[in-house]
Amino acid sequence: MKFATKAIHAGIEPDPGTGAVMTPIFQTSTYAQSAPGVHHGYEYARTQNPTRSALEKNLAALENGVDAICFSSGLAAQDAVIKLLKAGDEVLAVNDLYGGSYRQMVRVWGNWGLKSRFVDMYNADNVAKEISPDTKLIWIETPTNPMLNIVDIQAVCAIARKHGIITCVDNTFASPYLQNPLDLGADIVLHSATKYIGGHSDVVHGCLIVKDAELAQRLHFIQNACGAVPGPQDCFLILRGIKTLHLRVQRACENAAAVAQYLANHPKVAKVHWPGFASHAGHEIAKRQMRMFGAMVSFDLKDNSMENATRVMSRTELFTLAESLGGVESLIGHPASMTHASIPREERLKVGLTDSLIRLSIGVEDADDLIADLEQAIG
Ligand code: P1T
Repeated sequence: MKFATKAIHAGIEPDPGTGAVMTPIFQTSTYAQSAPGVHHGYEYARTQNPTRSALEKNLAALENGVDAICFSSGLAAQDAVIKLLKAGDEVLAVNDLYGGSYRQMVRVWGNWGLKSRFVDMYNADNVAKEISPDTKLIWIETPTNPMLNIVDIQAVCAIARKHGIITCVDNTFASPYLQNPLDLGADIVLHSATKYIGGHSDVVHGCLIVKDAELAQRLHFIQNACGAVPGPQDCFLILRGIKTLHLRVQRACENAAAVAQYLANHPKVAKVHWPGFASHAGHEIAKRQMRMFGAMVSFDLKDNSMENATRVMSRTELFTLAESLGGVESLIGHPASMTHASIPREERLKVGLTDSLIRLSIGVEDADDLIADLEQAIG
């Protein structure tokens, strides 16, 4: 089955009890048993819920995995992956990533004996040099948030496999429509489904997808034992969002290409970060591992004072100034004070995340209107 067909049909069957075509919201915490242990496969809703099961089957199909494990947020999904490790183990993570991912590794798991190091992965050979005997997990995010750098998933996962190290790819910025890391050798794919997968900025949700049944069992154990599960209403909203995932992402990518080109030609813009440009350092890798170049764009103005960046971010009318991304509506954000404030400034500057960097999440509106809005805001 091809992607668009899977988005609509994988894991979705009419409800056997009623014939309901759309997966019902099973708003129940528990299930009747006719005798102890005699039931329909569902005992207690932290462990299993039919709405969540349908979503997990669908997500597994979208990422070409064998199973998916759903969580109450993207960061809860990350938390479950790190619980595969033990004190003294090390995570080698890409040095440009969502601020909340960094914060959890350093400020929460650091207290429990996890070591995390953030390294340049844009040249895969550098990863081989950075691996230590304690490295047990390699954490890739690509394209990265917010600099839109590209990591060669296949090359890094091949190095990890040689050393027996688990790889997890945060595929949030690409979405499963653009990129499928399991096919490129990754062990685990993570999504903040809050973003493109949900697609409507109305639900917080996370998921992991794996291709190994035993790893799936370990993660389902953590899901049930630790309990950061999503409710059935949230799973329903994610299932509903997925039905148009391919259409939304395709349109958003086309819009992003037009906006990125417009910004690159603007006399007041210094630098535009978007992997679709032939001049982008990761362009050839992106062409190989992604279907399109994504709908996230970040840029610096020539007058890169905070006053000027603030002026632009406050003046947009269609682009809403807000955290998050991947919804149908376009958003504008300021990583240094919003999504990446928890990363120390010196670390941010090392990867080019300036105090005045502006990040855009391009939605599915008309590209001409988005460009006109930026035109009046940049002035
Ligand atoms: O917000 P949550 O569903 O917990 O997902 C966290 C997360 C994980 N990975 C990536 C790449 C992310 O971008 C995020 C969340 N990011 C934002 C809220 C943001 O505006 O960048």
